[in-house]
Amino acid sequence: MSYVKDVLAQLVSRNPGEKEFHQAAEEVLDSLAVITEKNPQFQKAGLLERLVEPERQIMFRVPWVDDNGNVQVNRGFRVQFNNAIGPYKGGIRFHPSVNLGIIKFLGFEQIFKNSLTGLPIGGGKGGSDFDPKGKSDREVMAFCQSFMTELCKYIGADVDVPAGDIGVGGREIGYMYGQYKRITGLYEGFLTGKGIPYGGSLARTEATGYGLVYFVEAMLERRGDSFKDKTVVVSGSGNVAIYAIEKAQQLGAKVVTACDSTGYIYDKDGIDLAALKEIKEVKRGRIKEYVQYRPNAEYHDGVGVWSVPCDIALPCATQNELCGEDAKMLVKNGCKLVAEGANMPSTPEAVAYFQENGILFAPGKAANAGGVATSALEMSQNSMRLHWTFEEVDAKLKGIMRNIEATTSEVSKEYGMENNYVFGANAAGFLKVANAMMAQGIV
Ligand code: NDP
Ligand code: 2IT
Repeated sequence: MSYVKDVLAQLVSRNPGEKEFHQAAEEVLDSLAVITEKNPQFQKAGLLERLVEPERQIMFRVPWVDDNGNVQVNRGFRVQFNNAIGPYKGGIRFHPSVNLGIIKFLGFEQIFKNSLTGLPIGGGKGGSDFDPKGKSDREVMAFCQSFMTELCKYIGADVDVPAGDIGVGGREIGYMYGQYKRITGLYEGFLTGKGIPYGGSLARTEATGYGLVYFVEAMLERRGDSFKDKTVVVSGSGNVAIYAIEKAQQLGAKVVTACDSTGYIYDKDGIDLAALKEIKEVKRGRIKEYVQYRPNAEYHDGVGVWSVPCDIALPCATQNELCGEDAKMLVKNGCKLVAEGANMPSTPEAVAYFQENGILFAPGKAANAGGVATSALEMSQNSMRLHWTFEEVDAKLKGIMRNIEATTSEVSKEYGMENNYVFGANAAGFLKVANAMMAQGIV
């Protein structure tokens, strides 16, 4: 059996039931076979075996009291996957579906994504099966304080720096920041995505969505094309989706959809972003309310956003939200480019279908790296104890995304796989981490 297949087989048998982790690892390791064959020193050093085993996995009880006086118990996670090139870095997800396998898939992806940014950050991820939906602010605060009371023992500005992800935005980061500061007495940059008055970076809120669109803009430019007059389908209506829509519109595209876990909207005239922000960022409401603002738009219950014809599709909701059948529908309806704002939103069948049918496909670990890259810029500003302007941060973000697009393109070309951004991202992300691990000995 080949080295890669052998490591994968071991991984599946040692981590039973962690299907998202298996999926993410398989996608990366499949790309690495050509590299490990050319570099036998990696196998000798047990490099892949070490890479797929998190350095540390922390699981803990999170007790809190709800508004009715009842005790609730959730489970907290932090997986510190790899710190070969910098402190562990990656978001925290609050969603009822969270389990160890999901946090491990996200933490594993984060290693390569963070490497691609060119900044000194390792890979980690955390979260809880807590569901913030429908909870009062006091309940969210009580949960965040309890979660951080345990997590604070394991993180720090030079150790591990969490941030937001699904279900964790400015409100949750604020409550967690306050609790860590109270317990440790430290005023330091141990979280990113902070509010602007207490050490947050301008443009971090916008960074993942904007970065995604900057990445696609670079892909299009390389082929003599642009966003102008393109019809774009976006899924999700959270942080990533909203700012992807905003930037795509600024570049002249017409974005016609958004969704949440209940249904999707189709607005043939282009999404009214002010209405969407009001519903989602201010009222924390449901997407179906959109038709109250725009009576000509359509609301549909359930999934179906990928049935809307488009030139470009940007999945920005969650893992495995775009399956093989969806991919077929997109291609049939004329879609030419798919770029992932979410982490692993396309199933392996969907990715294979895109690649077989000549669709340009950008994987999340490259295309959505703008969020974590700007988090690293927030860490820099915190260390320097100063603030850059919005324009400065945005310009750096754009430079980083263009650089990732160029690097992933070049690496795929170098290995005879031109236009294969999946291979380019996995190979380029891996090589930096692998070389650092080789230099640091068997640790
Ligand atoms: P948010 O919590 O802000 O928004 C998530 C959105 O996705 C919501 O609209 C949510 O709808 C929808 N959604 C979640 N689960 C499902 C589902 N099962 N079916 C349909 N819709 C669903 O999260 P973010 O925007 O921050 O994150 C979105 C994706 O982007 C995730 O994959 C995340 O890991 C990734 N990402 C985020 C980064 C960031 O900086 N925030 C950086 C890089 C990647 P509902 O409200 O109904 O749950
Ligand atoms: O998936 C991701 O890259 C994030 N949720 C952002 C992580 C971060 O540390 O900003």
